Amino acid sequence: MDITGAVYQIYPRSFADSNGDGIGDLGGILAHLDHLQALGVDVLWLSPIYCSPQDDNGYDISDYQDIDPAFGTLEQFDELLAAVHGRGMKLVMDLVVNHTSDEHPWFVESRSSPDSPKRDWYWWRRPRPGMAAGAAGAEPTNWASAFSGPAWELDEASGEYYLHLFSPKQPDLNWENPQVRQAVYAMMGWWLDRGVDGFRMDVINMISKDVGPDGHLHDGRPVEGSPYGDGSASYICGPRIHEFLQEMHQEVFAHRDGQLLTVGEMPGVTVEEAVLFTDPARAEVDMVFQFEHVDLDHGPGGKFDPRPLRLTDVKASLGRWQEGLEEVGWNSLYWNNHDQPRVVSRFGDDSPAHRVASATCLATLLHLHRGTPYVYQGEELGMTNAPFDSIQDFRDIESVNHYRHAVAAGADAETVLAGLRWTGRDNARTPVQWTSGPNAGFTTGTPWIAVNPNHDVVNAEAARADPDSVFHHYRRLIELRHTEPVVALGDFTMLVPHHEQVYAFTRRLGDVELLVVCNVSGDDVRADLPGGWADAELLIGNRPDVVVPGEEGLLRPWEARVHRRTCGNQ
Ligand code: TEU
Ligand code: CA
Repeated sequence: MDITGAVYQIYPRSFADSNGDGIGDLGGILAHLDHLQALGVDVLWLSPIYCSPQDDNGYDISDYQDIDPAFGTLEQFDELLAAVHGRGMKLVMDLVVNHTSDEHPWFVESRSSPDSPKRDWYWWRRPRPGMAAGAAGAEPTNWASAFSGPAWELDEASGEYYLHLFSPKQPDLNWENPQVRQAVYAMMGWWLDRGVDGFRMDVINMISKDVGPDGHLHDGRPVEGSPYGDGSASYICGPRIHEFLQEMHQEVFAHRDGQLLTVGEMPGVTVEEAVLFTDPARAEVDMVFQFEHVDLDHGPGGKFDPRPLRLTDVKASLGRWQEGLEEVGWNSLYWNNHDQPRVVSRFGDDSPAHRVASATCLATLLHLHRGTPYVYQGEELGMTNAPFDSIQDFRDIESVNHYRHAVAAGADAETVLAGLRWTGRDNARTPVQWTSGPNAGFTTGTPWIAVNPNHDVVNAEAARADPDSVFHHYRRLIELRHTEPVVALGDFTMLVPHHEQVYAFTRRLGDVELLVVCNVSGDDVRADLPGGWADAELLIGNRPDVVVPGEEGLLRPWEARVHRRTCGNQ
């Protein structure tokens, strides 16, 4: 894997619509490859485009080897892949194999009868001993689903329950069954034979469940105020996870040359586990998506109970991951994806006065860390969270279910809505803002989710025309990564760890050293940084490089600066 590149994530449903049905598609991506090439990204990651009932916007797949008609056709996909390769970029697919859709033929067959040869392709269990099927608490274990409610669904016909860690239309595959694993490996090989350059693997650290030899699954830790428990101890980084990933690597990737990229999405993964997963000698995955820094503002009530974030907590978390994977392993670097709210609204300041400065400050901070940076569509434009007025404005199953369950349990609707506005995934899923025109140039039809009204100011057309825009700052950061090896490979040293406003660190490779200083606040601040940088070259900054006499070393609101020096044998 080429670790010096930058990856751009596309959420096809919200990227660009080419046929006016209000839903983004492959034609829309094809039409905007110039934008991606101008940004300078090396790899495109497509969120799922496979056939799907779209219960979870494609993360519920009913046919892994065909394109959902809403997005296009296999022929169009081949055309897109050729065009991406023609422009020197790579294309990575989303691999969703912890679960399938309940409309996938495998599950339809499995559900057809307890004697089905595919029954054991999924997790079927009888009701809790002594309980009647369908009775409250009769689920085989007390596990909660990530989308509210129980993680078990009763199949009336057989009187048995099937496991779904996400929605009931996303039944979990039973990876204990070698037939399941071989079927998945064959499907992955089919896409690699078609020319794709790797996979982003959805909740891949959940595929191994802690199941007893007698098939017993343990109840989870009870959760206060919920009828369901936290079963994560039974499926986060389960007992056979490394065995499965090593087998997958052996069966799917080991015999293939070419620079293939594999990144595993791993909720709850620790630094120690990530070293094992990403150690090249263990041949599992190239890198993982860890969640620590994007869970820091989750309050005691969970993700929809936001709490203020302290910069020192962010530094402590990202610093530990830098240090933990310095010798062995490799980090992914991200603020945004299709499951997280927009970073400029969350950790920055999306007011007109500070949106550009805070977006470029946060970008500089992240992209100068050691690891592979991921840019989520619209992040390069400084797109913000959206003004969701009522629950009707939301589309995401996680948010809609949470609202329904919380209000039914007596929570105040406005309080629940406030939580969804802050952390809801739909903030990441509003259409990309290409122009200030109707529907931001996303569609000539009616968009499946409302366009953010600030597209009159925040849009690609305006950003491309403005050299000081968020777009050109991302372009320069990615260019720097391509031209300065220290950016991709240099050692990382955190500075001023206790400063609540300044995030600063150095990078060093051979005799080249960088000093990165970011004022992650709306105030003028001063930070006592190490000496010897006064006459160092300014490589990149997000504010005009003018030093007011007597204000040397003063950082203006959201200012970010990267200095470079060569230091002989210092
Ligand atoms: O996300 C897994 C995941 O961790 C999030 O869903 C998370 O649980 C949720 O946002 C609560 O914070 C992956 C995909 O990225 C997501 O879009 C899918 O919904 C999910 O898996 C199921 O496939
Ligand atoms: Ca369309």
